[in-house]
Amino acid sequence: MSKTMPMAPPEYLIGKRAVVEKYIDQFLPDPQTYPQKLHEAIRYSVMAPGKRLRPILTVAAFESCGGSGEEVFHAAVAIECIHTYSLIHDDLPCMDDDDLRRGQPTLHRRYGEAIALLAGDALHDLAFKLMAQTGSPQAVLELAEAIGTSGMLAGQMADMDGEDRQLSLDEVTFIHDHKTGKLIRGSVRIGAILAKAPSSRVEAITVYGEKVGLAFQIIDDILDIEGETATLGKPVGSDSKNHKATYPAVIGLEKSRMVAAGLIEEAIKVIEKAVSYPSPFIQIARYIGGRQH
Ligand code: GRG
Repeated sequence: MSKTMPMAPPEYLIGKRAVVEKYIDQFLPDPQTYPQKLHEAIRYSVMAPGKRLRPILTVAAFESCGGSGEEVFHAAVAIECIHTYSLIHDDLPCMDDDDLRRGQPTLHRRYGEAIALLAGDALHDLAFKLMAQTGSPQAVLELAEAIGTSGMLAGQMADMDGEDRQLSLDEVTFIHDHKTGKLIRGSVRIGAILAKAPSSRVEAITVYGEKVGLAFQIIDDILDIEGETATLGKPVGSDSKNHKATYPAVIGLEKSRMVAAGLIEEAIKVIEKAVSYPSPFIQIARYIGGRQH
């Protein structure tokens, strides 16, 4: 199988990204308000050009389950805040010590380590405030479970524990499912829960989230080897520099591509059966499958 083909973001992603970014701007603290420097730092990281895949997945799940109203954007921005907090903290010298993120110097390189730490903390707090404003305790719980010690943090810890030793495929899959997959899974679940979808539909959407979440991270592993820094907006080769467990390191590049492509097709099959308007989910899955950054 050849390298994945470049793919422009589909219509749905372009449209929703603009809407999500309008709400991000609205919900982030005002940079004119004290402490201005911290508020500027928060904006520097969140407003940088991210793909906004997780918040868009939340909106897609909400709309595909018949949801309407603005509360979903509180949830969507909350999820982008959590995602950005995880990027800021992951880039810190005590973690990956990276210099470039979203095509610009990492937050600690631009504002210093102490402010980067506080900005990450502030985004975590803001996320829970926004999620609480949806009026759904279940959504708040979902977010906490997605990112806590049985979610994203478990993945980060397992990733750190696995440095410098050869991991099995099961161990790498655990890391990917938790570090990356749990927030993606939580993003779609929260959208469906806010739309008050029946549990059978929430479960199908969950399976979709798990499959695209794992595919997303496998493709990230591949891009870390084959991608270009200018396109990725972050350095290539950082996984091997940081001795990270990756799919290509365990099963090779070619097989990793096949597994990722298989997961994308499975996710599409699941979602086609589960919702009457699967197009946004299909567009997002195909975009993830063909992404170059
Ligand atoms: C809380 C320290 C801490 C870590 C948690 C999620 C995570 C673990 C760390 C973030 C860094 C990382 C490499 C995560 C893997 C998921 C991933 C590929 C993130 C990048 O997501 P994109 O490509 O980024 O969606 P943009 O910039 O487009 O939003």
